[in-house]
Order: sequence, then structure tokens, then C-alpha cells
Amino acid sequence: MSERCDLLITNLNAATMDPSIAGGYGVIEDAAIAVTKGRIVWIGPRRDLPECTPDRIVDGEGQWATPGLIDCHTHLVYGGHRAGEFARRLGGESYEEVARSGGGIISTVRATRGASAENLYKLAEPRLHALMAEGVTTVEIKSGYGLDLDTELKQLRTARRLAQHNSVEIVTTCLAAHALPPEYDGRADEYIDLICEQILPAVAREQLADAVDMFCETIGFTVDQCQRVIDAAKKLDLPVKVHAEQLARTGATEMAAKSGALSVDHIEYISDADVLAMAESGTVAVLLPGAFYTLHETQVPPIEKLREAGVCMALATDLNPGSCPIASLRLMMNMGCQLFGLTPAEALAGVTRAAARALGLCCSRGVLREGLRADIVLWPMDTPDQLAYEVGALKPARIFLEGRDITAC
Ligand code: DI6
Ligand code: FE
Repeated sequence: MSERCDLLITNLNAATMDPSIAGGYGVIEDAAIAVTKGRIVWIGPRRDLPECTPDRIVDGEGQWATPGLIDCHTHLVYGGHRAGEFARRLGGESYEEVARSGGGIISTVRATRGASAENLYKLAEPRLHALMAEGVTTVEIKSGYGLDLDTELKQLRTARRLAQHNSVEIVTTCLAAHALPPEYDGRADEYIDLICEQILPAVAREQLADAVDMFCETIGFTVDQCQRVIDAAKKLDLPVKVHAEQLARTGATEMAAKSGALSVDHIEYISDADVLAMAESGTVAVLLPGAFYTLHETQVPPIEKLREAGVCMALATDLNPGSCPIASLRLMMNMGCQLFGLTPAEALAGVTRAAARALGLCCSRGVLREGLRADIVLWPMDTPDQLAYEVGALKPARIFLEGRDITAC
């Protein structure tokens, strides 16, 4: 480390989430972190800190530092709401029944097509701010409520605009293969043609998406249709993610692992063979307990088998109007433990290190380590277990985005 640095944070305990440091949290007690040009240039025990002259010193006041939290799966740009359906499901109707009756995703598509870009922005920003207030410094936002060229582009442009006007990193994903639009009723293969030949090329030309996703499910698209979307994405050098095995086993995870997908998301109904395929391909398991809870699902993903196979397990909100209208990543940490049996340390890894990997960003964030982005959150707590244990009152004391103090933003 050179003598000068921009920022020095001392007098703190660090939960680095660095797997090369023993223990679930990679703890460094009484630590110091030096930052230059938005990157961590030194982290370690304060007593070992080399001579340096920082432009700015922040006293951590004995608090805990973690990497900035990452929500690697949201659909937070959409028009309207689905409170009416919530009541119908409480009345006993299933998610599939509501969808087949013309509600579900298609009702949000109607509202999103009818909303102006300005209005979509205004509706999305408070959802984004709710996540940022919890210490989230990177958010993934999917399209998927347009299902036509113009509205898919409108959604992705809105997500890019949110990044320009908010102190948070946003990565975007094109999920045009989310549901079949009414105008293509009974013509799913032709809609897949539209996605592969028009929507994805247009999205790539305007660099509006960092990845491509698809809903491979009984009420979504088939494995063959999704394989075509994957092939088209690969031609455009876009990585892929798959909503897989949420409601039944379809073969989606097997297809995704074979295609080198970044992640498979939901995965309640995966088989033992799917677990091994993910372990082999390095595809990340993105667990979405909020959708599990909201849909009254009972099939828990095979956490113990994933753990034994060494599959990387991430956690995310899946923030969307239908299956998870919950803008809280911290609540997902709690649910990941309570509903799925994760440990508190696995829950924090799920929204830092593993989430970065699910977005193909593990070289830049998700761990407090030299060379990575200085996305750092300070928490007024006694132990990192508190992050999964309690929800609501425990808030970040300080938030740094690439070394910039954004606490007040
Ligand atoms: N699975 C889900 O749970 C969400 N999308 C998906 O592929 C639901 C989206 C919605 O209901 O609006
Ligand atoms: Fe989703």
C-alpha cells in the first residue's frame, strides 16, 4: 500500500465474508480498512496497519463492518399492484388459477404497458430506496412486464435511469421470456422468435441488459423454448440466468447448468441430479424465501444436499407485485434461516459473496478484500448473527459506496 490513501476506517470489527479467513464470517477483530480510488487497498488487524497518511479518517466506534449487501434478483420496475389477487389467494385460489384466469403476470403487463416511463420511475424509486436503507449497495433489476419490444426497452431504460440518479449500483436483466403475452396466445414459439430475433438484439444494441433470464415452468416456457433464448443470448455474449423448478421439476436446472448459467433461481423442486449438475457447472442457487412464503409453498429447496455438494447459495428478495411484494432483503435473511434452515452466516454470505457470484460480479464486490470495491456498511451491533436474527430496528450506521460516504443520500 502506498503511504497516502483517500480513506481510513479504524476501530471496527470486520465480517469480511472472505472464505480464505476461518469461520463463517471471515472475522477480523479490531480491524482497519484503507481505501484509495474506491478500492480497498489494505484490510487487516489495526495493529498491523502499515504507515499511511489518509486524507480522511472515520472512527468505526467499535461497530461491525460488512460488505455492502447485494439483492441479486428483483422485478422492482412495474406498473400497478396486485393487492386484489392477494385477497383472492387468501380466499383459497392458487397462484396458477389466478394466472390462468387472466390475472397474475399479465395483469401487471397491462398496467406496465399503460404506464409512462416517468410514472414507472416514480413507482420504482421508493422500492429501491427501501432496499438502499437496509445497506443494499448493488441491486439487480429485471424487465419482464412488457413482453413486447417497446415496453421491455422502457423497463430496462427506467432501471438504467434509476442508477444515474441514485447512489447504488444497478445491473439489469432482460426477462422478456417471463410469460406469454395475450397477443401471442397459442403461439408461444412465435413469441420466442420475437425475443430471439428482435427484443434481445435491440437490447444488446442499446446495452440495456447485463444478462438474460427466462421463466422455465409449467405456466411459463418449455425447456426447448428456453434453450432457444439461451442460444440467442450466447450469440450476443450475454450471460444467462433461469427461473427454474419453482412450481415443479421441468429439467430447467439441468439445461441451465449444461449452458453454464450464472444462476438458477427458486429451485424448490430440483432433483439430486440437478444438485450435482450445479456443483459441476458452478451455477449459483438463488433462494427466494419471500416467494415461497407468499405462495404458501411447502416444498423447501434441498439445502442440506446443496450444502454437501458445495453449491454456492445466494438469497434475494424477488421483489415483484405477485409472488413477493416485500422490499426487505434483511427479512429474506431471516426467512432463509427460519424457513429454509440456513445458518445466519450462510444468510449473510447469500446476500454478499454468493449474490455477487450470481451476477458474475465476484471479482469486484461481495467480500471485504484488497482490490475489491469499497462497498462497506457499518452496523451498530454486537455480533453479525443479528443481521439475520432481527428485522426493522437494526439499521446501518454508515454506508460507503466505492469509498464514498452515502449514509445521508
Ligand atoms: N416467478 C415468480 O415468482 C415471479 N416471476 C416468476 O417467474 C412472479 C411474478 C408475478 O407474479 O408478477
Ligand atoms: Fe423472480
